Amino acid sequence: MKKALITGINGQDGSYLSELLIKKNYQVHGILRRHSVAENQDVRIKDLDVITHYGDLSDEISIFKILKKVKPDEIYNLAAMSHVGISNDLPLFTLKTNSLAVMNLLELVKEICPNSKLYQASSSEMFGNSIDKDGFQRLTTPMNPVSPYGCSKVLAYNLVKYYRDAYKKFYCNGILFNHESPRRGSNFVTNKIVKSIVMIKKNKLKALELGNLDSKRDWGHSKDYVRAMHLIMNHNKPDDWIVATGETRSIRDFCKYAFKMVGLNYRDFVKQNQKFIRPLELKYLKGDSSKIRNKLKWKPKYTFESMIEEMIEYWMNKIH
Ligand code: F7E
Repeated sequence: MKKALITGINGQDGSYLSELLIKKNYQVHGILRRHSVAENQDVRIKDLDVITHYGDLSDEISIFKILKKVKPDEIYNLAAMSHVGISNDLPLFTLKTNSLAVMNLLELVKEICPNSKLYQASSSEMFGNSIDKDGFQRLTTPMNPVSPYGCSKVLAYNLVKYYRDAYKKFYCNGILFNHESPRRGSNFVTNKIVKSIVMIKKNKLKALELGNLDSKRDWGHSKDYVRAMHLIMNHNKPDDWIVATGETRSIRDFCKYAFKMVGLNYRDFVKQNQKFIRPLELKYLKGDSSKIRNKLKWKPKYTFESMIEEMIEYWMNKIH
């Protein structure tokens, strides 16, 4: 039985990845951070057959102890301060968690479980506003991050590459473009929009306040993207990969479609609030995922529309 260790197991991706690995007969271990509201600590995984350990990426001792105890075959580093907007308020914490802690993790893995494979959750936010002439971002596109979050992920990305090459390790980067689901935190734009629409429909909210409606994202579904993570870790060589749909929509397009689904017009409810505008905005994302599609035969099953439909259905059943 293969053993996997997932940092950030209680997140959107951590929970879907756990489900996938359990189906594939892995023993799944995960690191849970202490949360002052105990119920929130394991809310996405409490019904899953996983073994959890208290720890924190920024607590070197906890990581040391967990690695010694579990000795995993595969490590998926999904833990992060993952909110781009909030990384402007918590820049140092973002760097400590997303970069320095990765450095520590790489060193500890190298020393304690030298044969473990490692997956690093890298992000399209690393590209900032760089776009190739044909309108895509790919592995060769220059990285010009426009947020503390993006900067932190670039450092971690490079550390993983460095450790792979210097020590001949099976360490990989998956550069994932935005990926959503009903399990997405509701302070990210997609679930914020969908949850608010359902509250408006049920007369619990009057308006939806957003920031920039014109930025564009390449949105996929988290369930499809965790399949990519597993393929990346089980390929015959360690490498870096882009995971994306190659389809770009604006926040406005998202609102239009989601409001229309419940018979409303977004123009009647969406207001702009300066509070949600970022100091610098990443304006446009469109990922070239041809490498993973060709070499690992990955392709997404969800469409933009089926993903939004699933999210609406979830909130319709949840909010009474
Ligand atoms: O923003 C705009 C906002 O916070 C998307 C993370 O998973 O994907 C995610 O980062 C867009 C931005 O995601 C609101 O300005 C407008 O243009 O949902 P988001 P993100 O920043 O793209 C990347 C790949 C990651 O790696 C990250 O970890 O929507 N926007 N109004 C808003 N965004 C938010 N959050 N809230 C608003 O009210």
